[in-house]
Amino acid sequence: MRICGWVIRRKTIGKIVILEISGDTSSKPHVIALKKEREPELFELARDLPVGTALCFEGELAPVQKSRRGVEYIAKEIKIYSRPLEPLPVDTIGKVPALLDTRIRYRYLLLRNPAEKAIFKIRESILRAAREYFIKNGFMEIQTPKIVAAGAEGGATLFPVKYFEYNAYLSQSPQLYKQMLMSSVPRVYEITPYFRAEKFDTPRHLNESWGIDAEIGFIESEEDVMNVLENLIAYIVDYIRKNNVEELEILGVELKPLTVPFKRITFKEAVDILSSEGVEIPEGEDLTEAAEKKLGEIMASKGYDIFFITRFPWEATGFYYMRNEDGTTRKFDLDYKGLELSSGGQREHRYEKLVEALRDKGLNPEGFKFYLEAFKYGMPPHGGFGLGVERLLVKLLGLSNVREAILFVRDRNRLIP
Ligand code: AMO
Repeated sequence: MRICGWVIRRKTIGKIVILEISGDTSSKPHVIALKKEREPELFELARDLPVGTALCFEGELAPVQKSRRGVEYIAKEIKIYSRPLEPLPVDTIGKVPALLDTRIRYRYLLLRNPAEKAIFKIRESILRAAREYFIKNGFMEIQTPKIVAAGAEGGATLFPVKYFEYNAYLSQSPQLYKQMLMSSVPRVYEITPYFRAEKFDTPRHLNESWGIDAEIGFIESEEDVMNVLENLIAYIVDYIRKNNVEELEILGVELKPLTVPFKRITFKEAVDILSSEGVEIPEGEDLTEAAEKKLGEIMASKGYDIFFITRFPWEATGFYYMRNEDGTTRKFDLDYKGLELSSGGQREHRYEKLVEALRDKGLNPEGFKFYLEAFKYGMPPHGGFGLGVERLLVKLLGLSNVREAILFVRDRNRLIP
């Protein structure tokens, strides 16, 4: 068996050199012990091999597994491919913890550390599980443009792009396009970046983040959408529990299965719960981050880590959510331990009402003509959601910052690496 990777630790105990190698066949390191008496040449070679060396070895699984840290092999041959030019700027076994800033700067190198790699193996599982769930449930995967002429999530967070002689933007969300497709394909999903020019520097915001977006046609109400979302998340959790046993162990995370349906409370109930704890939300305003956190704590104390907040007030939503008679909308949020993971809802599919909604939000329907057109030819009632990948990963693994959950960070202060 040929195994390749990088030396992350070298230890000499008398006449034995132990190498720990981070490779790609398992999250745990590969461990080879080289004995002076058994393999004198390899022992000599390994004795002064610096941490960071890229190598491959021919070997087989050791019949007796003594190492608690990794999988042990007996090596027959070692081939060195590249030695580091200088000592590594970070500790790739994670004994010396790095500051978040350093972790972000040297993420490409720190992925040799089993714990850092485990986070991203689980991120990969989230996306794999989502695809699997959507395929099983008859959704079609779509890709929509990331250079757009109009945004759906408010003008303040659009990144302008010069597009030949036109003014364009980076896409904040596939919102408009996934809705347009409801006029022909009633179940779609997209795994997509969101570009948002949010200026704040918080543990929950990135300027380039990733979302799992879905849109479903012929629905009766937003309940149908919530149903897909809660089942998707429960499916993702089950998938990780099944497929990432090693990674969860490395991270020391005990991931519990989620039971559907998730708890639902209305926005008004949320406001009342907060008010009874002395947190007042002015009428027509959205929950602040602090209020959301507080609500998360109160709900967790009642046994609900994850819950929906439904029927948001019209003033606190995008133009595309359907309005109820009472001034509320069919928009919901999904919160997990005080953090919003997802927003969604039933949309306005009636042409006239949609034009009215754009005007009510102070937007010019002319700028949305291409989108509005799709509502003229038999648009069914529909709804969908956007689920934040980094935020989901943060909550599942108990991380503290979305910057820990994306390989290369784009935020207010980072455009490299
Ligand atoms: P929303 O704006 O709530 O809804 O975005 C959906 C989810 O995406 C994640 N998210 C972010 N994560 C990190 N940094 C950001 N700057 C960021 N912005 C969003 C959050 C959020 O809940 N079009 C609607 C969805 C829909 O109705 O289908 C939308 O974009 O987890």
